[in-house]
Amino acid sequence: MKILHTSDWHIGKQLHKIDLSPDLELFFDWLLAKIKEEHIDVLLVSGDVFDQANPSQASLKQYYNFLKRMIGTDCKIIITGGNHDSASVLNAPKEILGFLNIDVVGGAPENISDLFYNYRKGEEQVVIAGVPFLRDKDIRKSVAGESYNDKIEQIREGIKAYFSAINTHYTQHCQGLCFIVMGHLYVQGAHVSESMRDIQIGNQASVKGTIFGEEPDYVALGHIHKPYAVSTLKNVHYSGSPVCLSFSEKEEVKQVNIISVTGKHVDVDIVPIPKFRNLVAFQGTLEEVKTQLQKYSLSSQLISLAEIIVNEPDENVQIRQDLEELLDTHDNPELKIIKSKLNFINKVRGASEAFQPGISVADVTPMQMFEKRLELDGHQEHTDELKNAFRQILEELNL
Ligand SMILES: [Mn+2]
Repeated sequence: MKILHTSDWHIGKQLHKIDLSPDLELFFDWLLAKIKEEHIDVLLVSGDVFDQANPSQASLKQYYNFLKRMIGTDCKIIITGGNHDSASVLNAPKEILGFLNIDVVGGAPENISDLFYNYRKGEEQVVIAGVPFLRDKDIRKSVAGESYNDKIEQIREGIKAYFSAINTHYTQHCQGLCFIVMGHLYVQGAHVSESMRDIQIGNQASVKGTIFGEEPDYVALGHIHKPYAVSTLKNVHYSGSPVCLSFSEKEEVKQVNIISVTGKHVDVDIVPIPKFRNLVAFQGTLEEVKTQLQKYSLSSQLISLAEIIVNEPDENVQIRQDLEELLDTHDNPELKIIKSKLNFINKVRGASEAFQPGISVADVTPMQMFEKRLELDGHQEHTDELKNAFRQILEELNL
């Protein structure tokens, strides 16, 4: 029996207002061809099917269109909810999808037995626990007055207890059969990228790879966008997202994992996904960036998207205008600039007088600099209000 593991499709995701649905559509074409070519029996999607809890009509259409194309392939599907998904949105068509060999676990069910699926093909049989993203209410009873650290510790313990209950259920009811556990969570050691905005169970409540125990023959994880093997010995894997969802993922080779099951033996095959679009970053002085842009010649199926970071030594109005002009006039059918940043290394004029010699401007926070300015200007009244107003500006600019 052959099982294909993928996750983090994030249907509906935009990258700086660029719609990434064409990227996913090309992935879906490739995935369907792969499923047919490799005679895949079960497709696992480990959470974050949609980017938003309330997906747009276009996103829902893309999802159902893919599911429709799967009908008739003989491949069963199991889809679990991630932290980006709404359990009820995923679960709404659960009953009807069940008739089409598509099983959905949007959120943690009341009974653990409801997330167990048993698939059979000839002599082969596999048990899959479709564990979705576990929300606070699924794993923890909140107590008034608890500290942040207590809460994190309870979440960690709750996750551990949940997966241990999954193993107990397996041991009691299906022992001896090949056992695959799905999950959508942050396991320590995994890499985090820019596009993972939701850190509800992020750094703070990461769990160890050992919480899955000895029972599973393969653990199919989602949540981290970079493909990653938590443990090759225990077959604990993140498949990663199929397309690049942020500039920090631009160097990654995306993949799906194909698991071949014989009895209780599993073989894991990493299958790279072709790159349909290049994400590129250009960095340097304005002149250097211009040269890099002119030299760019890599082409991909979809237009390349660029991030430019201009670093100039001194504040200069001309540079600002030249950059604006570059952004307005840049016209390359192979490359679109979607993000730009201009940094002046010696940002504040007169800063050298404000601090002791030897302190670099880079080591001073904007707030400290503002306070110094107030001091030098001899402001004594309303300083708290001025500082609060400045703090508000910094927050709005995300600085
Ligand atoms: Mn996620």
